[in-house]
Amino acid sequence: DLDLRSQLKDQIPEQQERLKKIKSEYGKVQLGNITVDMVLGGMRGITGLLWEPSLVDPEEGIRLRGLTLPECQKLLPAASPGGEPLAEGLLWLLVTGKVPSKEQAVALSKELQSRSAVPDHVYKGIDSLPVTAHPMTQFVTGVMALQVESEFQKAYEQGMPKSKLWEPAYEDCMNLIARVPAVAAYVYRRLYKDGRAIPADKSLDHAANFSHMLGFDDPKMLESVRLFLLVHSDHEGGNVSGHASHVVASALADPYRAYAAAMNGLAGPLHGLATQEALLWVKSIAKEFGEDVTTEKLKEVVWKTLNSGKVVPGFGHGVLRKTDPRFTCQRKFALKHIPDDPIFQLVLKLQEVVPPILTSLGKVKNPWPNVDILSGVPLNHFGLSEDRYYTVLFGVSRSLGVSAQLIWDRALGLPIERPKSVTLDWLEDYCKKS
Ligand code: NMX
Ligand code: MLT
Repeated sequence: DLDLRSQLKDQIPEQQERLKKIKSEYGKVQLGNITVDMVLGGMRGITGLLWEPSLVDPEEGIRLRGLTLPECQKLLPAASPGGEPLAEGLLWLLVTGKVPSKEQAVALSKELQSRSAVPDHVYKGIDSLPVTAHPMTQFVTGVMALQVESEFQKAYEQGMPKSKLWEPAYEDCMNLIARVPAVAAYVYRRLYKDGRAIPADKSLDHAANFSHMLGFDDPKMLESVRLFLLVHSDHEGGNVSGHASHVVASALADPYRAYAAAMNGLAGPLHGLATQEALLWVKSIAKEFGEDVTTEKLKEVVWKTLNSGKVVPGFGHGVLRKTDPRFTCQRKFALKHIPDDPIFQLVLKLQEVVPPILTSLGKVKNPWPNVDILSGVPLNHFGLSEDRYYTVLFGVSRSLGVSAQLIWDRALGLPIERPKSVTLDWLEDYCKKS
């Protein structure tokens, strides 16, 4: 079957049954103890969310529907033999848990194209902002303007029963995924290319067409964008953007609103803005000290960054306790395609210099590089050098994972999310009594 929606529809009763069974048979099984540290420490270590598209192991890193990134690269259909996976195949995997055939990925590509027309008011909404507005502000404004066409909101208003809400959620998610590349490209062209928008090329796959609308057609750039969309697509449910989308959608707000919430979280420097911050930082080091900067000088730069009260972007993680496999995957790509790129060379040096320094602080739980220190480097190499734009690219990628779960949120009928909060008074009283 070449149709994603019907594959999904077939799976839903079985998954609903699974959830029901887990609830009735194991509902009272404990998943660990909650300590005061966890409550005061950003809920770190509390297992509290259901998220189907991916799972992160602290040591091994991400698996998308059970597949490591190298497995995804090997098994998912590619645009050209041995090349990076098509975003459409990745989306199919994230939604269904099944590796699609090339034909299924191509059919999904056509489906996304048929949904990709962006209404004019979206561009007008973006145009009403000053060009100096951050690219993420312009992008989210565009996303909220897309919301006007929400099928989910319409269906809810018309009284659609809860059991059927996955259908308009699917419509919104597919339309959203299909349309955000054009919105993102519009922001890019408006900011950096005098507003000369480039129309979509329907002969291209999702990632390649995005690159084309940005203004980049070099085949190696297309591969870089495909890889970028893969590595940033999902990182289980507790990260700020995933979690934000999940909680907003749990109130039965439509997928556009949920994704916009995700994007507002992604724009924070401890989360997705780190992509921008990392590239800016590495480029500023190259500019100030040259490409052959010594190890001693690099150590000084890292300490200067720390002593100025900033974090070292692209290092550390809330869950991972080893080098991020997304970093390793990008490193392999860079070694193959841009081995002599000076920024890449500098990142390799930082990979050696930063971890011992972070470790010496005595408080950093993971001193190793994360995805953000390297993911922008290939794109920068092929000409997309505007650092402040990078979080928008991350956002386009994250539309895949967030949407896959938003569909399942409604298909599984997950309830409104509402954890209990307490006050400092309550905590003191409770702890004294226990
Ligand atoms: N540079 C400086 N200090 C750090 C770093 C870092 N890269 N990583 C952690 N720390 C500090 C952290 O700020 C905290 O300090 P304090 O107690 O004074 O507030 C202390 O070490 C303990 O933090 P952890 O428990 O190790 O990390 P946490 O889970 O709180 O935060 C990050 C995780 C990712 C927010 C943190 O490592 C960080 O700020 N990294 C740099 C920004 C970055 O690269 N973010 C991108 C993450 C990936 N993504 O795409 O979203
Ligand atoms: C992500 O990709 O969402 C980040 O690595 C942050 C996280 O997982 O907490």
